[in-house]
Amino acid sequence: MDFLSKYLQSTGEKERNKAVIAYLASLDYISADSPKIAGSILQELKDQRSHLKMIASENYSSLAVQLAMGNLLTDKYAEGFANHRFYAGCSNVDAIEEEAINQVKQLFGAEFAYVQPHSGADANLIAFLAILIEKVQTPEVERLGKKKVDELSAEDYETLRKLLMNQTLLGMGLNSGGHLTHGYRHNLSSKLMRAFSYEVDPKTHLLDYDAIERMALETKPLILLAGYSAYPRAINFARMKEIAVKAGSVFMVDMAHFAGLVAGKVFKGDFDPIPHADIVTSTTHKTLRGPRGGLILAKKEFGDIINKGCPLAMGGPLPHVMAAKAIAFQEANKPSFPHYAAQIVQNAQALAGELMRLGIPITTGGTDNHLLVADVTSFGITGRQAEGALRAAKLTLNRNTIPFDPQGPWYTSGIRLGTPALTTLGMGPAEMKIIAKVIHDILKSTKAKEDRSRFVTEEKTLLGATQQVEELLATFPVYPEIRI
Ligand code: DSN
Repeated sequence: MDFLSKYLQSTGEKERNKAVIAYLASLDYISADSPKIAGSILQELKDQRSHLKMIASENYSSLAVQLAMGNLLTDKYAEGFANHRFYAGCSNVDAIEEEAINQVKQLFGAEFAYVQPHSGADANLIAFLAILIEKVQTPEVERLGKKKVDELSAEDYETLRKLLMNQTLLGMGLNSGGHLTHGYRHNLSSKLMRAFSYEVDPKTHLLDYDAIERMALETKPLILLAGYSAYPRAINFARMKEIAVKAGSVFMVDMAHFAGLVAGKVFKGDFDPIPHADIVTSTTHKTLRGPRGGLILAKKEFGDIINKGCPLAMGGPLPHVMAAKAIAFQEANKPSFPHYAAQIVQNAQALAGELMRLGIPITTGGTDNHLLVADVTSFGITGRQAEGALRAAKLTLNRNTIPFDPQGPWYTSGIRLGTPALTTLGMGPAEMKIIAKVIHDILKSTKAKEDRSRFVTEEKTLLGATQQVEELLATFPVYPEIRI
């Protein structure tokens, strides 16, 4: 590959973009070592450029975020936390971690921040362990807690394990749009604690806070958990906190999906989790538009134990990713970010409105956030078939269960659509209308074949749809500054 010299030849000195030079140079350099890997990176760029990215949990990070990860920081071990390390030579990682912490505390107005989790799942695991250790204080736990580590016998450990693991978690069910790490039966969260799920109302598909309260008072969870990956509505965190207080629970929020909407002040007051929750976890890459990674914000009392994320649940942090997080938080602290966040929601509402006008049912009858779940049952196809047909028309999104889905989580009856990435490209409600029509046309022209996976879409409609997608992406190109 020789992208850099082509770029330099085709641009005048003044119009050259340093980030693009770095990006192209790295691609050229990687390709000299591994043409296969460089080829796949290039292919991914081409793929993302030729498809509308509508996966609700994905976005386009800035080139600054991407480049911050491609350097020697990846070589450095820094177990511990800022200014408290188990390895020598960590002062630069300290500076990076401190900068990320300061930026994110400013962004969310949080008392304490921990920026090391490698993912949202890691962040949740650390939060669960921190709460268990901090809050399970029976006389037996206290007695054993006073012993030095080398005084604890195997029997002591077994006693502690039983005491800590006999606690209860109450989170939103997967069926209703909750996340795997919120107590799903095949996830560690349900092995670590006795997990119960609250579900949405069977008729409205909305959260029923009175029903959650009844369940919380019955199950008395140690942790009441709010958050979702496929619920299209704002959550009233003030009400959830009230329930947690009544049930004697620690109130935890996983805001992975909507962190950008909190940062951008779309979710305010009762709908902002930060002032209400004891611990808030998140990812950094969805609506927040940073690198892949996790994050924990908490009340000060949890700070000491969360800072022990390594060795509690992780090994060393990833300094290159913490550097990219710092840059993303700084970007989100800019005055333009609230406009972006507001536009994400306006776009999701425009998309939902148009799909409903075209006769496609949207669960809960709309959206307050960045995502919507469409029920494709009336087209006689499964979510899986819809996902495949739309991908053939160059729309990338994922199949998703609708509440109480008779098709189960593999085939599903729905598709989940998100607007964070399209909004980053600069698209607005007018484009959402065009996309809604493309989706409708494709679903209408798709017929199920003999099983729940296979399908056939009318050729002419497919051609028309892909042409429309191409036109949209020509007007709103993906990383247009990278001229490859
Ligand atoms: N996989 C993410 C999502 O798509 O919602 C959550 O972990």
